[in-house]
Amino acid sequence: MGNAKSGAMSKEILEDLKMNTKYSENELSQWYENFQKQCPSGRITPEEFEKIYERFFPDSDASTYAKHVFRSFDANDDGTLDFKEYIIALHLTSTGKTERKLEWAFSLFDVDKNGYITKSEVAEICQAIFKLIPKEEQEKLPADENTPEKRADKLWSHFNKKDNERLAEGEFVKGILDNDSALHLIQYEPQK
Ligand SMILES: [Ca+2]
Ligand SMILES: [Ca+2]
Repeated sequence: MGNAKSGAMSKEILEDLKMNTKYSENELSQWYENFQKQCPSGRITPEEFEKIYERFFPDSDASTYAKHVFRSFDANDDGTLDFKEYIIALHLTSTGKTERKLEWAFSLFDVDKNGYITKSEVAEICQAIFKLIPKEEQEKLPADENTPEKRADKLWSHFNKKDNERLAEGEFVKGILDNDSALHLIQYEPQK
């Protein structure tokens, strides 16, 4: 693993992360220490990432969703997550502001990374999100949300787009910020 450094994290990365997240220097050093322990190579592979997700979703199939999340976090497209990508990811999904979070959700749905979401990309991610929902919860969903196809239709209609049109990031973010009735369709939070 060529430039994976052991020991302390570089000043450059530390400054960058302090600026781009709300974590303090102390917290970042702590995270870094843990990261190094759990991941001595300094890189998280897609397989390791899937295992982390499986632990969070023991009653459902998280592997497809984890693959998509991994893709959206792998900012430099090298097939692994380094410490910086990992921390930004953690920040976005746990404490990020709504608008940043929605920008991330957009990148999750933009499967081919071309800057637009199509209806088939929405269908693909809705499929992955649906698999996160445990069976007994799936059965209790409202009639217009109880299959991945219905959820994709409902989410797509939220943005008033024709089936062959596409959705830009700004339209996506504004569409949810202005009316969050579709927010639950772009994510799944496990019930405690
Ligand atoms: Ca990467
Ligand atoms: Ca796309």
